[in-house]
Amino acid sequence: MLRIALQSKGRLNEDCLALLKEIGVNIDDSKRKFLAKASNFPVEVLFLRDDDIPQVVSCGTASLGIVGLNEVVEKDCGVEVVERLGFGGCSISLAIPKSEQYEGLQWFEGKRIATSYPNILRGFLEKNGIAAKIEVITGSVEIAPAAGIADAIFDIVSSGGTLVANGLKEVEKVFESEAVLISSGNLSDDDKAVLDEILFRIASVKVSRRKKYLLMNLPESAIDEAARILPAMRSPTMMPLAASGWYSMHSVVDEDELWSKIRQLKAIGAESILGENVDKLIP
Ligand code: PRT
Ligand code: ZN
Repeated sequence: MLRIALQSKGRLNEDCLALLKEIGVNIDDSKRKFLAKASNFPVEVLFLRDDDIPQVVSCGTASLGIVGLNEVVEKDCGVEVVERLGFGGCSISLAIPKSEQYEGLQWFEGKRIATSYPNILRGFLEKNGIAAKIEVITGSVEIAPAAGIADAIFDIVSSGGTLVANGLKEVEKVFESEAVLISSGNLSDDDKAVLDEILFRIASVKVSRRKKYLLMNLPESAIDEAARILPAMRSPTMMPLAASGWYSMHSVVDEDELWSKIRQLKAIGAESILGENVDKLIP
């Protein structure tokens, strides 16, 4: 049974459970247990605070974990990032009072910076030859400048609303984070096989997120041109309609190209175009 550590509550919890559901792993978390077994897959979930996940994976208590890349880099405990998951996106940034003039990193020389990410900050300051004092604060870092505890902060920024509400402005994005799947890098053969299956399923979910399934009616004369516009994976499906001279075409398109393709298909006589989300796509 492969054990995977997830955040018990907080920002990543729901997206993690939604991802497991999308890849067909059913976890009953309704009882809010510390450890929950999947009903249909050889996996059990250990629910923890996100801060503890890198270490629990590194020491092998869980074989896998899902956590923000920011926590993985901060804890630096030798886990392997196996896959970026595309949710929980945020920047880890330096921010200063909005009234301050900012002309570059030299602004931070000799200043006090409040953060919950001292290791990442220390590395960044050292790399850039800036000597600043790091004030470690857990929680509500954004109030530190107004409270007189620090001159600046180094914290997670998503919409930027928290900075604005606290009279701060983002001046340096130090790195971009997102939720990642991590592993101890030391899995048993059984766990490796389960991980391979999980990665295969995640890949198909990721591909399907960017795709739309398109159905439309086409005059027979437009079939060749329509197949050129929408080549699909091998070729589009064409099925004759009951009305002679007309076909139903089924195909898959990248979401980014959806509207330009629809415009081209309309121009060659396509009618009744229907677009649907793709749930799974296995190439
Ligand atoms: O209880 P536990 O220790 O498990 O959770 P936590 O409170 O330490 O973390 P949590 O649930 O807040 O965040 C978990 C992970 O989500 C983080 O480690 C990031 O990888 C990711 N994430 C994505 C974020 C945000 N977006 C985010 N906006 N984590 C925190 N925030 C905070 C940010 O610090 C700011 O104070 O939300 C606030 C609002 O951000 P704005 O810019 O949208 O206003
Ligand atoms: Zn935490």
